[in-house]
Amino acid sequence: MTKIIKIPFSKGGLGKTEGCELGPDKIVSVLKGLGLNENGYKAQFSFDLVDVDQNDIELTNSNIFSKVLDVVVSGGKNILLGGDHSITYSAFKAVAAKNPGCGLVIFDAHPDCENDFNPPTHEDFLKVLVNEGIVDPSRVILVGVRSWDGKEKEFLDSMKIRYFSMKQIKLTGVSEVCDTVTETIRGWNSVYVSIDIDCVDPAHAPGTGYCEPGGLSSRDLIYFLQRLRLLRNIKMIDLVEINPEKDVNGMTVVLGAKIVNEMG
Ligand SMILES: [Mn+2]
Repeated sequence: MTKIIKIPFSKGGLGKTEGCELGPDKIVSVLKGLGLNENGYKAQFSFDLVDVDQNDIELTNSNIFSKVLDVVVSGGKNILLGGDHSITYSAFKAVAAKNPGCGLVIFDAHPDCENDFNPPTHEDFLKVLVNEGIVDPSRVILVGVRSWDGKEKEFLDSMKIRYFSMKQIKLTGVSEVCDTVTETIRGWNSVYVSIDIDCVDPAHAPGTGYCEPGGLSSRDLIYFLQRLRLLRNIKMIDLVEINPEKDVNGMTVVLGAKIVNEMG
């Protein structure tokens, strides 16, 4: 049984993520209608919800922290459904509180190291996690990066944060990059996997705030995740930034539901 925790918060995205609060319910309603996953079995899910207050990010962050902490203490397989990417800040903090030295693998078109706002927005959660010493930068891997600015690249380089840009992924090949990532994280005690749907090309996943051309195909991402789910040290997975209001034919929501079904 995999527990799905819905976190329908969309006010951590500087006004650009309104609509993401609709993601969790839409994804769950599609998920309930799905059949067997590609592994050939019917994944079983239970559902839980974090109380969010769209007008109070501090309160929402503290609710995310305590719910995720409870869930981590109870163990089992858990998937968090956002919401915008700011939710990863408190969720990771809770997982790391119980799993010191927890690593972080992020699928994202952007490094999310823009500013140093506190509480962090969806554009800076990674920078704040690093600056506050909550995550060790040598235990962060970014996959799918293709849109960044100078100060973000400087931050990644100065912190020696590993990243696989889309250019590198194309040159090296998805399966080879996946080999490198799995070989690296296999040695970590615990891992948190964060999936920003904008890692996927907007041709496959248009329902998100920032459409960045030249991304992973939906199959590339599913391939990656099907391999990662075999690792026993993955403590938490989140899926964020799916915006049903910006979707086309519901295809991004359906992709989100498929991702959850494959990880279940
Ligand atoms: Mn992001």
